[in-house]
Amino acid sequence: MEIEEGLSIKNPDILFVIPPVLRFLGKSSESFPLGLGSMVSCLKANGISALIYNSDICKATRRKMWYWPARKQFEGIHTSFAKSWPRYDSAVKNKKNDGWREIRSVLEVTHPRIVGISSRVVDIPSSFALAQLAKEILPETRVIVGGPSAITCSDYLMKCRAIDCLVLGEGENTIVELAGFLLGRAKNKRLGDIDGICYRDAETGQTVRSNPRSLIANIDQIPFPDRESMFFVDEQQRIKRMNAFADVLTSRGCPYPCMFCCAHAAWGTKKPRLRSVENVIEELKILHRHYQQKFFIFWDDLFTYDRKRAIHLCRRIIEENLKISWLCLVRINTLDAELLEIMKEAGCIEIQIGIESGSNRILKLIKKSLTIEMIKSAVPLIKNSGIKWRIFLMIGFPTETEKEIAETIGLVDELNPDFVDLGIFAPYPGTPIHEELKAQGLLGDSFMKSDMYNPEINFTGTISKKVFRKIAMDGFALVDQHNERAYRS
Ligand code: B12
Ligand code: SF4
Repeated sequence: MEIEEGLSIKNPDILFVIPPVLRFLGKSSESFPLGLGSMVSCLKANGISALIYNSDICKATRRKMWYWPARKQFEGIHTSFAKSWPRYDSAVKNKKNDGWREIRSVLEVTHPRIVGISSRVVDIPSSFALAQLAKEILPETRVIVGGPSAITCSDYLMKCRAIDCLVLGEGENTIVELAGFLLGRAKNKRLGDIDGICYRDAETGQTVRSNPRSLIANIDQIPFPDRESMFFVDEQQRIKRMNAFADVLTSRGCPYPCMFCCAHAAWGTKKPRLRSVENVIEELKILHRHYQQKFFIFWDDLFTYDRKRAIHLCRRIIEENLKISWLCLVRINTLDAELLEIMKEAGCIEIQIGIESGSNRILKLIKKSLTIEMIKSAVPLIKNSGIKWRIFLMIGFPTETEKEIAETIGLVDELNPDFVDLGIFAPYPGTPIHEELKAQGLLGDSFMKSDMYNPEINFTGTISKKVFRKIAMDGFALVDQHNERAYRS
């Protein structure tokens, strides 16, 4: 494999890597990793060079794009994910496959002094293999890991000897100090003086956590993500990314108590922190005018958390005549006709809503703070708005029965939203349900095999493995057909 010439990608102080996961499932992800982008901006401001490499952007699977709602390229994503999931483990182990060959070349050519792996829980097996490969090719390189798995599975990650250090939670301030230290630029400082990390004590070999890092109170102070820092293995990858959407985050955090969600564990707080409207507008203008981006995804946990601010932001998008289209994640209880109307006028083409279950008992159990009656009564409001809507449903919660799952799947036809995303409950570490299952002795390392499309995962305790697998696969097929109809219409 040859890496595109003409890019100055040699010898960065840090190479951030998104480990290969989706490409092993036959998918490609064009997302720009915002957290890595803002850390690059902070590092550069401190004279430390950094690059981002997303190993999940791959050309082999061009026709099966993961997550591109505005285009009509849709191929039964649930069923195909469910079928390809078993391939993940063997692909991670097969060092001769395309993914690992590409990563090996990238490490050899870039030759970074630090490799920074961004890791979610499903990424852990791949992150381990990547850390080991980095140490094998570049023995002097320091390997650090950040992202949701670092803060929620620290002890487990530190079992991998190829990982030197973890960054726990919000990374912008920590990485600047940590990189400075690892590059030998922070004289008179000890590793343990850096807040918000986990490392192995040099003498005892024990895993040690430093003091927690305070969160950045005013997130307007975080520089915009450095979108130029992502490099591409070839021109095709670059074009794919450039033609994709622009990812933006206008807030961090969500105050709701949903038992299965790791938003609180990942951010270390329930308190949302919001960027000012003008700060967001400035970034949108740059993305629209400088990068010609027309389609945006606001990845906020809850875009409509502050109704007044959401309306203000929409007004400003209209005033600036940005002519963009976008989608965002909302909760059904935060919507009203006036808000939806201005969102539509400002370019909102899709709202994504976590409904989760068709059973009031399950909604209560998972502390969704919604009832099925509230959900159903909001449907006319959404349908009248003219904005497309996607709902997230989940099955397989502990104690859930076949009847309750049927009530959830029944919502596909009953609510008839434009798109449905059906997932299987996965007990992510750091979530209240994970803690409950652990206390009951029902977990072990099984969280590692948890993925929302893996039909082998079954924590119901009420339904046999075989029956649950069939229910899940039938559910996946049903929502795939539903979505396909919507995409074709
Ligand atoms: C956008 C998004 C995606 C995008 C793209 C992700 C990307 N590459 O950026 C897509 C759609 C591809 C995606 C896919 C999935 N996602 Co997602 N995603 C998100 C979302 C909504 C926003 C991510 C983001 O931009 N956050 C904002 C930035 C600023 O935060 P950040 O990325 O965490 O980075 C900060 C710190 O974590 C840290 N950090 C992160 N990486 C590193 C690395 C180093 C070296 C250092 C030092 C620091 C560091 O510093 C950063 C700056 O402060 C989050 C929810 C959330 N609020 O984060 C879920 C979330 C990360 N996703 C989640 C999940 C479960 C998935 C899927 C597994 C779902 C699935 N089954 O398909 C897949 C994973 C497949 C894969 N491996 O890619 C979970 C993770 C749960 C967990 N504990 O692992 C989250 C937290 C949602 C949730 N509330 O449950 N996702
Ligand atoms: S599921 Fe959504 S509403 Fe619930 S805590 Fe997570 S981000 Fe917030």
